[in-house]
Amino acid sequence: MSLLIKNGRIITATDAYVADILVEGETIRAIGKDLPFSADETIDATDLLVFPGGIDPHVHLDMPFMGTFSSDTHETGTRAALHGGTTTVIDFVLQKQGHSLKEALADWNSRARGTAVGDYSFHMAVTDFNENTRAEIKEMIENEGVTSFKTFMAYKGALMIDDRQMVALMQEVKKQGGMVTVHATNGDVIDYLVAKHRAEGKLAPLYHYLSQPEMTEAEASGRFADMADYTGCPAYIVHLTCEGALNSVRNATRRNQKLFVETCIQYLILDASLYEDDFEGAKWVMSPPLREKKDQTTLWAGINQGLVQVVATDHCPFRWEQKLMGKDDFSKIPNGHPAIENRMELLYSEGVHTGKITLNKYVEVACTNPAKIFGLFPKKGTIAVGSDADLVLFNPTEKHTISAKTHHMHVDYSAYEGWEITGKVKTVLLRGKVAIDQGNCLVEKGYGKFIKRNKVSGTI
Ligand code: DUC
Ligand code: ZN
Ligand code: ZN
Ligand code: ZN
Repeated sequence: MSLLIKNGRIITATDAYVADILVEGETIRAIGKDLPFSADETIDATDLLVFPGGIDPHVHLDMPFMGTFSSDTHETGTRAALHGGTTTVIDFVLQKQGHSLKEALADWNSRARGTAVGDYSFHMAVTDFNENTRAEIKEMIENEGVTSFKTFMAYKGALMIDDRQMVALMQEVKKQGGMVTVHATNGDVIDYLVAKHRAEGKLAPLYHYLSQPEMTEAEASGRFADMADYTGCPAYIVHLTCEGALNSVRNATRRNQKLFVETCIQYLILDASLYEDDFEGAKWVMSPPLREKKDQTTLWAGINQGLVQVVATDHCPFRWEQKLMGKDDFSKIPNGHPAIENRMELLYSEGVHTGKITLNKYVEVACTNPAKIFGLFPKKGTIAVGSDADLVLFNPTEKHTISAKTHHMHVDYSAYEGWEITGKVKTVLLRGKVAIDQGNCLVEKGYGKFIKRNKVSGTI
């Protein structure tokens, strides 16, 4: 099967030019002006932008959390991702404390294999690092293609590891050629503030926000950076939200440390005023919480300064009935919001269309850097001869409105209801197949492939 995409404006992290793309099977075979080939199928991409398939390296699909499961399965989540121009996601496997990494991986495999619609890979969340876990790190990297290890500095008793385990894990992961990533907030301080607010009868969603002040993230980000510097382990901070935390990273760069930083689309465009409205604010109860306008400015600047390399989502959807578990107590509201489908269009509309970032930067943070940082490049994350034909044909001028009525995520509200967007995903190719066309999904459950990732060096 061959396919010719004619006359699109190809955007990579470095280039922008009009050309044709020849796809054979799953792969890009040729790129050039007026390619002299015929193909089984031709798509006219005149006036459209052509992006590499988006890569969202931070999603939680079908994840057991806070007494329930995130509401998108690997099927519904990856299908929604495709609708929004994201062709590959990296999902989090959670080790159960007291159990092995292998068991956790088998559990996630049993749910994702044969059900995912889009391509996916796994991070391993290490929640209990001991001598048994240590022996499994090499196995994960060498045999399973799982080369990044997530840690939590919060959620004590369920997910959190202490600094002893953190340093020991970093030493082992560095030795084996992997990367340590982190949810960097000070769990003990947050637990204290949560308990204090509850004891005072302060139970509304607003107090979720007030229990995680900027300091908790700035402190943990700095502590993590110090441990990564000491061990020399490739390191990545997930969902960084605020000025204080970015200043901790800025500090680390003064000793020439390489440290990757991800923010998420919500922290760039939403702010904490959403928590002021009674229980409605539960839609945006996530950790870390939304911050202030000044933090949005910091994050956009951080992207342009090269301090923030990735824009992900931390997609962790819960339906309204699940959010209601915390109706009388903010600490019982499942943390997370739905965004897997909206990231590419929101970042284009709010970032490129408004002039905050360039088209090249857009592709860099949404596609190329996630692929490079996590060992998927150049198979994924760019438009080049030999790369997977994961492509997004995008109309940069079409306007539309986000709504739960039309989205494909398994959640009955939208965190962006009524947002007017400029720029729309028209056609999406995944490994050479038209997966999405004009809003229709043309690939089946099970088309998504597990992608083993390469070792990482901590350099891009
Ligand atoms: N934060 C969330 O909001 N959801 C899932 C896990 C996390 O750290
Ligand atoms: Zn076990
Ligand atoms: Zn997190
Ligand atoms: Zn997360």
